[in-house]
Amino acid sequence: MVNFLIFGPPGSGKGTQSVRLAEKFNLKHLSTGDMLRAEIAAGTHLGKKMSSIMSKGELVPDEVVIEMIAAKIDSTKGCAGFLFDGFPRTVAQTIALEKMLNVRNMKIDSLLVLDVDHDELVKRLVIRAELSGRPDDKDPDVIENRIDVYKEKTEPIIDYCRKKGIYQPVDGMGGIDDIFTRLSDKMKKLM
Ligand code: B4P
Repeated sequence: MVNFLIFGPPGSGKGTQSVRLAEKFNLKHLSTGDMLRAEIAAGTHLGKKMSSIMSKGELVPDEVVIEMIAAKIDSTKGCAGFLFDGFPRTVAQTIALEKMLNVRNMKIDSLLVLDVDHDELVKRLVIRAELSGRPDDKDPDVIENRIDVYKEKTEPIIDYCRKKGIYQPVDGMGGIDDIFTRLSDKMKKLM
């Protein structure tokens, strides 16, 4: 099993690229954002609790997403590995994921970080807001808060992974197909 983390600020293209990469490399795509939005759409108790946190652009508690991911890892079979999208988002989540994988004889093989300019991130999320109706895309202040939360709580994961020798920066500017090729080329070398 080969396990990748696709990483970057909100709007960097994580979700967009993950769907295509998972299909190409037979990886199980696990997006905590998608899982949380499914809870909200289903009107579950958890979804109701998480909805207000997400609509402000804040992170949901670590234990909520860690539990979700552990359950998905155990129920997945027949893939070449996992592609974690939007998880981990804190160093604590990263350490929890390492432990989860280690006890199952796996590890994090690579952190693929999409580098995208601030103005381009905002532009993409504003465009998506028109189609998605996502409350966290609609309000410019919430978009800025999500970018600030990324810098404060999520970006430190890069240093953590750099020390482990698994950090792989990828230029996330330009067309979706070009970025897909850049990511695929890096991943091929690790498969
Ligand atoms: P996510 O669902 O992970 O959302 P995101 O950061 O906005 O990125 P996403 O993957 O959806 O967008 P993408 O960049 O592909 O998280 C949402 C919220 O859930 C978080 O704020 C948090 O509250 C909560 N959450 C999730 N995981 C959590 C965790 N582990 N811990 C705590 N809380 C958690 O794409 C954006 C747009 O850009 C799309 O419309 C796309 O079409 C477009 N785009 C992509 N690439 C492009 C390109 N090259 N050119 C032009 N447009 C492009």
